[in-house]
Amino acid sequence: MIEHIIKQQFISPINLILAIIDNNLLYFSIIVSYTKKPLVGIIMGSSSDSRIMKDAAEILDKFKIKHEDQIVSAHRTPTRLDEYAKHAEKMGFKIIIAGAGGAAHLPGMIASHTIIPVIGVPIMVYNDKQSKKTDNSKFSSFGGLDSLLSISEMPSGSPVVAVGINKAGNAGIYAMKILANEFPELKKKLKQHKSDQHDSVVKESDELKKQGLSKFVQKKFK
Ligand code: RP5
Repeated sequence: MIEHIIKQQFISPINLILAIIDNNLLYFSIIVSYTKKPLVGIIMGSSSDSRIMKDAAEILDKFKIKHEDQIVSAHRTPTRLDEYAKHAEKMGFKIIIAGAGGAAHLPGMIASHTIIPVIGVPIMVYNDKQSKKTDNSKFSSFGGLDSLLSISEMPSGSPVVAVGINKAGNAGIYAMKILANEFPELKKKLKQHKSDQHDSVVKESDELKKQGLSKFVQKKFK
C-alpha cells in the first residue's frame, strides 16, 4: 500500500508521513494528490475570452482542483496549438477546457491532437480591447451561436462536448464530475454542491411564497 502511495506522482514527504499515520492509506493519498498538481488545462483563443473563462477557474479553485491557464489561438498560433497538446499530455492533464468565440476551432483542433477529453466553451465574442471600435464590432454577429455550432458539430469519430454559450462555470463542474470517478473525495463535494443548490432554491421559493410574487420581484430585482 505504501509503495502505491510513493508511486503517486506529486506526494510530498510530509504528506507521505501523514498518509502513514492514517489508517486508510490509499484514500488519503488520493485526497492529497488531487490538490497537488494541475489536473485540468484551461485554454482560450484570446485574452478577450478571459472574463468568461475565469468562471471555470473559479469553480475549480473553490473545489481545490489545480488548473493551468493559457491563451492558445487555433488560427493565430497554430504551431503553439500543436505544442500545447504535447504539453498537456506531458503534464498529465485529465481534462482540457477550451473556450473560443466566433469561428471557434480551438476545442476541436486540440481534440484532434490529443486523446485527453475536451470540454468546449462557446463564447459570445465581446472584444473591447480596442477603444476605437464601435459597439457593434465588439460582439460576434451571431451572438455565440457561431461558436456553439463550430464546437459541437465535430465530425464523426472526433468528439468534443460543448456547454452552453458563455457557460464556462458549467465546464468547470463537468470537469469535476469526470475527475470524481477517480477521486472519491470529489464525489462527496459534488453531492454537497447539489444539496446546497437544492436548499438555495427551496429558500427562494419560501421567500417568494411568503412575500407574494409581485413583492418578491420588486425586492429581488430592484
Ligand atoms: C477567437 O476569436 C477568440 O476565441 C475570441 O473569442 C475571438 C475574438 O478574438 P479577439 O479579436 O477578441 O482577440 O479566436
